[in-house]
Parts: sequence; structure tokens; C-alpha cells
Amino acid sequence: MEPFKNKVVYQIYPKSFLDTNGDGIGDLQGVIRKLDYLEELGVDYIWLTPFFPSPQRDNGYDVANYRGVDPSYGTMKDFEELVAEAGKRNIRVMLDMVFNHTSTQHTWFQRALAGEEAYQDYYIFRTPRPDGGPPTNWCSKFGGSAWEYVPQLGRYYLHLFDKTQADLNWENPAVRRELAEIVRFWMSKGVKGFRFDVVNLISKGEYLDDPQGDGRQFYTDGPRVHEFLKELNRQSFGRDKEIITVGEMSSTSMEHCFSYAGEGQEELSMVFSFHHLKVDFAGNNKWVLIPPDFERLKNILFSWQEGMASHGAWNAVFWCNHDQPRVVSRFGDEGVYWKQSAKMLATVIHGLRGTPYIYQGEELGMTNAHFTRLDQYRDVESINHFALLRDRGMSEEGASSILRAHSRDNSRTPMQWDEGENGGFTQGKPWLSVNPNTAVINAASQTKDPDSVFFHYQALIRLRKQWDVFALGDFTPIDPAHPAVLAYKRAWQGEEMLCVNNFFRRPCLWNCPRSLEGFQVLLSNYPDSHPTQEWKLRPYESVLLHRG
Ligand code: TEU
Ligand code: CA
Repeated sequence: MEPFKNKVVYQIYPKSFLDTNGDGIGDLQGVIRKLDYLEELGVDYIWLTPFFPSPQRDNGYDVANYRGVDPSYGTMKDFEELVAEAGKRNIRVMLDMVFNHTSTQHTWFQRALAGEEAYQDYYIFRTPRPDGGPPTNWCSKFGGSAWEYVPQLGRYYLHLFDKTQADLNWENPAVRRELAEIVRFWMSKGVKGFRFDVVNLISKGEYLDDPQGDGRQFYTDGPRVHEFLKELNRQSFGRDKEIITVGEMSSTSMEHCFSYAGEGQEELSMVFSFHHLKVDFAGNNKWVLIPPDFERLKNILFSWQEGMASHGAWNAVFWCNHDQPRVVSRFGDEGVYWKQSAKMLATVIHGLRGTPYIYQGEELGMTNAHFTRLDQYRDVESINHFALLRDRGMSEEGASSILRAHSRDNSRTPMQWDEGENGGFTQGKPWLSVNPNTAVINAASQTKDPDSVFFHYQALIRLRKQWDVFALGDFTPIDPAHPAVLAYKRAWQGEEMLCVNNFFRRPCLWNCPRSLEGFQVLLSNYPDSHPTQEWKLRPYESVLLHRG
């Protein structure tokens, strides 16, 4: 079995995990202190989002030095201690490589600005249009033009994200050599996994105006992206077969993912795709809210399951990360059925074919932030888009309600360790406020309660280790057109697993089209689930059945 199929990855956003020195910012020592908690949960890898030196315009996704630790998170010694301590608990460390762009504070960019041509060729500088305007009409994903003018050079540089995040020029072999060397540097420190940030955007095609869109058609899954990934694989992580890799694929297509994450393609182990998380906004615009479309959600999940399997390609499966709202607030219920719905959503993901990712706090059923004032937000994307919505004439209340649903800060509020002030996250003033519901949703109480969301996640992880069907089984939808039930079957060498979920608050009657003979309940979110052919599913009821 490939090293990644029966594993579970836990994502840590260090800034919001645990602060040990009272400055209000989580740190690497905080991660070390909670390794026992992660061992109890049972995860195999921890993915740490960037802790490298950075001006923190985009919370570390603006890297100023790829080989260091930002002093607000600690030191390189702390990092080495973390790898060693995690290793003792059989937990491996995965790092986040932000290789599409660097911070404009990076020495490469600073030398480019100072006039060194060799470093100007590390980035994408272009001359203005005859009228002095930007080279193309592309938009930054954080709002505004994707081009920033540098008066002293008389040219614009490309930034698909914030203007302090300049896109690297992967066409330049010197850039590719530098990046491979950075991966090797971290491999030499014992790192066993890499997540590559927006890595399907690294190969830009032509620099042309986009008449219908924001420019993404020219740089998404670009012309040389597979070649670049194969090269990076050969020059770095591909040399250690234990290493697992995951690419974050922005607006990708499944066809490209067959190659990014296909067996024998020598690109990456697996991919994150996001189509299933766009079912509550209009088109590609996350700033236009619509109610979640369950049918679309199910179609997307199922077609990626079947499509990737039929091409021997592997998915990362997930609901949550540091860019997404909390799933229980989004597709579940924050009220009476909070616990049932959090467990149901967990089961849906962990039963799928792919490697499950848990984002910190998801295992506690943490909810959205429910901020009421703009000054509570810290995220550059939220702040920029709020201003843009207001400029377009939207009311303050309208724009606030969109942020309340879709802001990235929903998932970035500090971990809720206990019921105390600031949820046990810090002795100081947290960089982003703690959700007051830490009084009821917290790790201290859940690790004492066998019926908690935490122990449900623990059980799901254990089942993946116990039964090969979770890692290796085929995937077949069951009754895919049903308006309320999400059900599927996995099968592997005579072993079978059924995953049956009522996705809604309303009870529903379901005629199970498969015989349930010989199946036993492995896990459920009600103490007394009794599967029958004519099944009355209770609110958010979720059952895993097994035979063989
Ligand atoms: O995110 C990529 C990305 O395109 C989106 O998730 C984006 O953050 C936004 O939600 C679009 O509406 C990755 C990182 O995960 C994110 O935190 C960084 O801000 C971004 O890349 C830039 O490095
Ligand atoms: Ca700190």
C-alpha cells in the first residue's frame, strides 16, 4: 500500500493553535505541548501552515525567507524539537511550500527592485500598455488589478494574490533550482510531507486580456505545469519514497488532476480540489451567497470519487481548512443537532476514497466566528472584499452578512482548549478573538466525554487502520438522486462498507436499495441505530456498516 492511503493528516494553523509566551500568537512550542492530544486523536501527519519569516500580510503565505522560522513562532531549534517529539509519537511533519509567489520583502524581490536583472527574471515584470495601464485586465484574487506598477523600473509585476505577494517566474530554470533546493533543505530536517500552495497556477500561459473573466483561464493548469511538477519531484521529494505530497489546486479540472495525482505520473501523491466547496456561492464568486445546493455537492463529490478512481488518481478529502468557513456552520446545524451534524459530516469525509484531512478544531465541532464588526476581522481578503462590496453600493449589513458566512477568519479563530477566558489559547490578548462558545465547545470537556465529536473522529481514524476497505476499496454511489440522503458503498476483496447519511435536519424515510444482510454497525451518531431496508433516518443520522 502506498504510504498515504491509510493515513490521516491534521492541519495546524500555528498562529491560532496555542500561544505559550503570552504574546497572543500561537507558536511552535504550543504545537509541541499538544502533541499528546494529537496522538490521542490518532493522526499520522501534522501539516503546519507557513511559519517562515514573513511580514504576515497574508498570515505567512507571503514568505520572505524559505529557510527560517519567523521569530513570532519561535526558532529553528523549536522546529527541530517539534520534528523529534512528533516522531516519538509516530507523527510526521508536513510543511507548506508557497512557491507560486514570494513576499515582496524576500531578498530576491528586493534585489530585483534594486535593479539586478538576474533577479528581475525571478518574477514577472512587464511593460505598461501604451496608455500606461496594466499589461492585462487580470484581477487579483484578493481584489483589484493583478498588476502593480513600480515607478523606478517603469514596469508592472504580476501578483495573483496581494500586491505584497509577487508571482515567481517558473520559466526561469534558476528559480526552479532554488525551489527544489528549499525542499531538499527541509527534507534534511526530517520533514516527511509537503503541501504545495496553489501549485496549479505556477505555469503562466499567454499574457492576454480576458474578455469574460478575471484571467484565470490563462494561468490555471497552465501549459508547463506538469513538466514543472515532474521536475520538482525528480529534484527533491521524489528521492524519498516515504514522503507524501499534496497540491492545492485552484479552480482545476479533473483531467489535470489525473496527472497531478495519478499513480506512476511522478508528480504528487494527491490533490485538494475545491469544487464541492463552491456550492453555496454563485459561480466562482464567493461574495455572492446562495443556500448550499445539496444535489450539486453530492454530484461533485461522487463524480470526483469515481473519476479519480477510474484513472488511478488520489484525492485529499476534506471540508475544512484555514480558507474555508467551519463546516458545521456551513452544511450542518449549530443548534440542537450540532453534535449529530458534526459527526455526520465527519463520517461522510472519512468514509470516502482518499486521504482525510482534519483542520484544527474540526474534531471538536468548532463553529464560525459570528463577528459583528469589521474591526474584528484580520484577513486581508475579507477586508479588501468588504471595501469592494461597499464600493459597489452594497449596504454595510449586506457586506457584513457575506463576511459572516464566507470570511476566512471563520476558521482562524483560536483553538478552543478549555472553557476559560480565551479558551486556554493564550494568557495574553489573542491576535483574533476567541469564539465565546468555547464555554461549551472545547477540548477539555470533549476528551473526557466518550460521546463527544472528538471521540467520533478518533473512531473514524481507528477504523481506517483496522479495515483495509477504507483505504483500498472501490467507490460506488447508492441512490445518488435521493434529495436528502448521501450514501455510498466501498468494496475491497470481499469486504464491504456502507456509509449512509441523512444530510438534513428533517427526518426522512429511505428505501435502502442494497441488501443489508450480514452488515454490522461500525459507527453511528445515535446510540441506537437499527438499519432496516425501510429505514427511518433521524435528523443528520449517519451510520457506517461493515460486512466481511
Ligand atoms: O489559497 C488559495 C486560494 O486561491 C483560495 O483559497 C483563496 O485563499 C481565497 O479563498 C479565494 O477566495 C492559498 C492559501 O491556502 C491561502 O491561505 C493563501 O492566502 C493563498 O493561497 C495565497 O498564498
Ligand atoms: Ca506566542
